[in-house]
Amino acid sequence: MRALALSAFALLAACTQAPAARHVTLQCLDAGHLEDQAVIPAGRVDRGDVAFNREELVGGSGQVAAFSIDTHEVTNRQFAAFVAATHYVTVAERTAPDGQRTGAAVFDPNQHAWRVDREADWRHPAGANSTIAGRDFFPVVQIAYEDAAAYARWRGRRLPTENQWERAARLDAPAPHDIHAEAFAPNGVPRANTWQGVFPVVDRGVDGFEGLAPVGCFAPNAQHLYDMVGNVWEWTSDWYAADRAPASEIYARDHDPNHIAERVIKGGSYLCSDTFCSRFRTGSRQPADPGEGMSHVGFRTVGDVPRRT
Ligand SMILES: [Ca+2]
Repeated sequence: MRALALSAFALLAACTQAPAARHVTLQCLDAGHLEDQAVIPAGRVDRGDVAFNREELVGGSGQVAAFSIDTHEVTNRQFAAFVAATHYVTVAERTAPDGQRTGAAVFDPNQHAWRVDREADWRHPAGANSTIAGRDFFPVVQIAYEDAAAYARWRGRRLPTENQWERAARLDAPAPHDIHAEAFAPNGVPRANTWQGVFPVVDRGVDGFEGLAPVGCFAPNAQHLYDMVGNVWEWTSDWYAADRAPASEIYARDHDPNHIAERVIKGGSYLCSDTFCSRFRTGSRQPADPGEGMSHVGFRTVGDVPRRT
């Protein structure tokens, strides 16, 4: 597992005096909708926006066949059912090559920093003293890529490609040029769980949540999908390292002998703020170590739909 470090923070956001909200909501979707899926019709996807990051377009766009996709991020309750049925042991719970428990990466809001916590796993997302009790409807986190893929296989499904994910987010519409358009209404009211304030110092929780939110607390998109922006980043099956973007830093990464092949994650998370990350856009992407669970990465699954004859 790689050491985690937050690079220099651009502490540029202006703070206001809005009171901080506390998340007391434990459920937003009715439990009867936990297995809901939406059918995304075949068609074109117009991925990313070069105006933000040149590499957003790499390897993408074109036609996508019809598929189904979970309407929300996989929840703790759903993942618990998978573990109960299969006795699956996640990567975080296994023994690492150094003989210690693998653990996972935890963002500690009190320390304002990431740490690798050997006791963290999906049942203890912030370490030994944390729990998911009462959080059945929160997205499962501390899930490495192979854990997510195993869950998807158990359901007869798989993880989305990056093109599928973006088509589900916007059909054939291009990514908005306004960086805030998908996370905030035109009047500035949040419509996704992101971070309001100066990251990582203060999250004012104007959107109603400091930290994770239960799935489905914000209005769905036109495809009836919840939380495609914010809350947790979502695994896709695309390799990030396979890309050959012209950006010099990516060239350097691909030629670093210590570089770990990474998967693309999409959608941004509750840690994305104006001052750090700011990838609360469906066109954005980020690399993630597939062997590492993180407290801001979850997933949803996709599957085939019957072809019309
Ligand atoms: Ca928030």
